[in-house]
Amino acid sequence: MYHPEIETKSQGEIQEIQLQRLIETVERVYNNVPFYKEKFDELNVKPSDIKSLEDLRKLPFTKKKDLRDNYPTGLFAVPMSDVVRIHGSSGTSGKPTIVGYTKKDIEIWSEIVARAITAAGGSSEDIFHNAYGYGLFTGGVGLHYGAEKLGAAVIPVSGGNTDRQVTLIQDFKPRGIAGTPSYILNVAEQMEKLKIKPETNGIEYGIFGAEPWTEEMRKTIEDKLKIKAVDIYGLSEVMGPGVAIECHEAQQGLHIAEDHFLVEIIDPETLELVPDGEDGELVITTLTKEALPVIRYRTGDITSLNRAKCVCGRTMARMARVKGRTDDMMIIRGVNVFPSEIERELLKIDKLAPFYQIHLLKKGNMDAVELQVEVNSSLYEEVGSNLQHPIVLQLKKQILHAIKNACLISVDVAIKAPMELPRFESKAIRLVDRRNEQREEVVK
Ligand code: DLL
Repeated sequence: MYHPEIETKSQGEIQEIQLQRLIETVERVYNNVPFYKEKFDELNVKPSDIKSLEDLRKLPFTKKKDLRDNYPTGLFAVPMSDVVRIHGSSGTSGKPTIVGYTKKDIEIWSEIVARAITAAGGSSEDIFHNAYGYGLFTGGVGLHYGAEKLGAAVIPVSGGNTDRQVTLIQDFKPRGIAGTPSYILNVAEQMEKLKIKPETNGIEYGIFGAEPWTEEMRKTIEDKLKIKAVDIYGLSEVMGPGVAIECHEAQQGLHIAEDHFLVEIIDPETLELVPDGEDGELVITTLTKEALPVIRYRTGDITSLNRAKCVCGRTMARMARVKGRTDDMMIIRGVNVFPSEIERELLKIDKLAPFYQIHLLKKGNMDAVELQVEVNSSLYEEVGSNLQHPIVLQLKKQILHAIKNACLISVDVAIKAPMELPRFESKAIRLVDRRNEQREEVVK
């Protein structure tokens, strides 16, 4: 479902549509959401002050906390009778963030995802294996409706039960597959164990996202499954998957559905706009959402914008692969590090399996990092399951040096046997903060 009449519009034409829709959205939230009316009034802005896209800067930001404070439906702009679907994001602390959709929201979301799957190389003829979790999480159902809208035959397998996933893939030979990159690696690992040749799966393309991943991870997945892998981005507060997608032609940055979302990149400290090409926090204003429109939503995701024309012909601006979330950034002895920067180094080391966790600890008063990594099965066999073997100790040194050189931090490395680290069915937990746990132990 390629819509060149929209996807190849000039930037000027897109901006005209954006302005029209921004004006409508601002009217809608001011009149229907007391939270926004209050915020606008505090800043002394009226909807009629919004006359150009630059006027967006006059508007207040929205944060995840605002959704939590108005739990469950306080920010909805329509009565519950117009809502046809609820989703939510799990959140680490207590209550989920709840989001709602009208019938029209669902139609638009499905259309955007159908467009995204097409950009990824999919077509109406495909069988589409959907391993994103179904439920409150937007991944499963979001991809499902989009693939159906496209006309593909969807296998709604959800996450988990990896044996069954492998059987279904072997039996149906889906052309497309979707899931979190970390879970798809579990599927690939299971195939390796069963000695299934990737070429026999029939999969040609994969649509992976919902968590940060790296170019190195892309290469690993593409090599293991012999497919083309593209990155899909989204978040429940704004819609779900499909806010942006990489095209299979370039695989270089994710085209934002700019006819539905207006994006800014800001410095998370000063809140000022940063120039195209520079890293900052992604801020999104929805332009067509009815049930839960959001104004200048601070995603916490670090990326940059590229407005150059793409080889695929699409003119929609591209965002760089998300480096990480502001809250996942570690500050180790004054050095800022994202888990993805560590992943990039670990995946270059071919004796390691592509599974890892980063544990944050306290050493005295200082924060310290322990990297937990797994050796791959061929190395494990080579050293006769002895993780104290000189080859393994050498590997440990190699990891320490690689991280020191690339990330400028010193870490401890805990080498694990194959399958010793946890596997996840949805988003992988990369960062484990054990600093408080240790403090409690000391107090005891
Ligand atoms: O993860 C929606 C989604 C489902 C996206 C399936 C892609 C595929 P939430 O659970 O609300 O929604 O989590 C949103 O996940 O703010 C990012 O921090 C992270 N995230 C999503 N996609 C990517 C990606 C879904 N491609 C949060 N790369 C976002 C890096 C991503 N991080």
